Amino acid sequence: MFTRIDHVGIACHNLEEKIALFEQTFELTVVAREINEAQGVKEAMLHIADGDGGGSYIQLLEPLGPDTPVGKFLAKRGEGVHHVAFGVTDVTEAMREIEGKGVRLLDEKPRHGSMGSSIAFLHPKDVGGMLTELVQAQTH
Ligand code: CMX
Ligand code: CO
Repeated sequence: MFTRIDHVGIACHNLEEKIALFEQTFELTVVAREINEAQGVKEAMLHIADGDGGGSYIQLLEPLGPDTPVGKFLAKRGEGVHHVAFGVTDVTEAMREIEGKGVRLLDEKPRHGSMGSSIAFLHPKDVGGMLTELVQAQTH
């Protein structure tokens, strides 16, 4: 079902500070920056490698406000790993298949993700405490 780890999402208070940290420590490069109002985040994607059907990245996330998924997470748990995103070939198909196994979807339909991708989230309580994202990369 999964083609790769697409990205690991990291919640942070200050995006610019964490970009500098990851660039300096791991020599990664920012390949995209976006504000996603619907997800309540300002984000940066740092490229790691290219894989089957898309690349793999670190996604740094700063909340647009306290009443957003990442804002609430920071208040409750502080900075750190927020979610893990897996690459899939067809996000709608993966959603149906996973839902059929009794895992709750947080999205009824795929939504807009980073770099033109289609994404959907799974409930962390049904995946061993890990907020899980499915990513179908944009096809060029
Ligand atoms: N990882 C693991 N568990 C998490 C979690 C996370 N990131 N966020 C919340 N939880 C846990 C909470 O600890 C809580 O557990 P307890 O009841 O044991 O305390 C439970 O899930 C419910 O959490 P909550 O704080 O009551 O609920 P929220 O209103 O914060 O909603 C969630 C949580 C996962 C449903 C919500 O954050 C969501 O819909 N997330 C999907 C969208 C998203 O995260 N977007 C930002 C990233 C965008 C991107 O990657 O592009
Ligand atoms: Co993500």
